[in-house]
Amino acid sequence: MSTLASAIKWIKKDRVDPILKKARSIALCAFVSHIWKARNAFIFDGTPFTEEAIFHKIQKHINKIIAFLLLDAQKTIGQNPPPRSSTHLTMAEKESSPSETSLISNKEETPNGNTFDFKKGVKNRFETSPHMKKLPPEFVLQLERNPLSATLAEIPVIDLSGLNCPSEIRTSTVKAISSACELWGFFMITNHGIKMSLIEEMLGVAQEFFDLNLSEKMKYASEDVMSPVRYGTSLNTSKKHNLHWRDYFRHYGHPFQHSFHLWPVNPPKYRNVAKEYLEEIWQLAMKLGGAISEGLGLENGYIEKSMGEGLQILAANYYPPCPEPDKTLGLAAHSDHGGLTILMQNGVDGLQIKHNGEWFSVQHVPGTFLVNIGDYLEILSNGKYKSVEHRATVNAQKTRISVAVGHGPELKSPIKPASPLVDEREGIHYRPITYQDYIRLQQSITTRGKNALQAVLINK
Ligand SMILES: O=C(O)CCC(=O)C(=O)O
Repeated sequence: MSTLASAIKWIKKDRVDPILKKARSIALCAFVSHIWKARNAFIFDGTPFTEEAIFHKIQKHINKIIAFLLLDAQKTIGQNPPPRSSTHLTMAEKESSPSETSLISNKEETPNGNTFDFKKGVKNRFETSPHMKKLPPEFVLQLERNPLSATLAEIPVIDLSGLNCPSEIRTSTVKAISSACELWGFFMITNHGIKMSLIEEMLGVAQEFFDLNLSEKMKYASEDVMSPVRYGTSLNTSKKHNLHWRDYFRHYGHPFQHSFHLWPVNPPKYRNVAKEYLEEIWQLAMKLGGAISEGLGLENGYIEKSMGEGLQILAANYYPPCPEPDKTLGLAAHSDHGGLTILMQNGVDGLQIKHNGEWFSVQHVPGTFLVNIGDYLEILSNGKYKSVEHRATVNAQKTRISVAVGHGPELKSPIKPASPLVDEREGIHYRPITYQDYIRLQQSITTRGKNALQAVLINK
């Protein structure tokens, strides 16, 4: 069948979803009119110029176009884009991350006919069926290989006290941060200045929050992914997706006046401990931001200024012991939408990062923080630094708790490459978008990975 005929057949296939249909038509028009350019590109990179290759390229770009149409629809109708069911998943979406994308809806009836309410979370499930031997089928993911077999990453460890030292040591610490950002997008920090007692208190109140009874926690449940306070389970999306073995609690931090009054009143110590912790983490993030600006050759304080008032988001994750942990994940592969994420955990490992296309496990040293680059910094650095895809595995013996704190610009800020980093010859690599739209875009794509970033990437 010719390329055109197969493309038309493909467009017609989705009669029920006008957005998808429109996206496919636009993709087809764009590719037909740019066919000559595409042909040159194929010749250039050595790929044979076959009809199949063109059709595949059309499908590959569909995610981008759909993402923009979703944003567009959202702006026009002033609400969340209409939900798409698993049958509306495009080929490109299915192909983009085959290991973790075959959707199982959040239906409340399991394949063996039992019903359960997944919204009660995995902690509740584990506690009500402590002798569970098999992983409920709703949680079984199509993983390419056993996630628990990944090798250990030898990630850079940086002594942050160097940033307070006289110029030579400071310069070498800045260089170490800059090269860790460039080579790994991920590093561990020691001597960061945050007291171990505060870290332990934060872990303690997070644990106490998850230990509350379900009805208390459900007061914070929300379908809105932008809600300033949100309790939930599996992934942070209101879209249907395969279930992951995690409960979570998220809320905004700095600037505190917008959300502090919404944080949990139980456990009673929660608000004060979390505020103190988040204030300290904010200072730490700004210190790292200063060093990163310097490493990028930007003027002093460039990153901090670009963030305006800024936005901090805390995500506390609870991964109870899991039967058959090799068949599922706690959290799917994703990159963070913010600039810098600072993560700590309760001494139980489970974080994995993707490096040079391979998954590596991260061994966390208690008292240190793990820092990773998110999409905002990838965009701001015009691609010099890359955000890191990461995911969480689970284990059969122990409960894992992690507390990740993300730092990004204020919601209305446009996110775009820093002009001093835009090379005249190459130009900008990412389309400008507001941070708020970017977050919504990311949460509307259930096939996470780095798909949201792909949608704003300008292919040269
Ligand atoms: O639990 C972890 O180690 C990862 C947490 C994370 O990536 C997140 O909360 O976005």
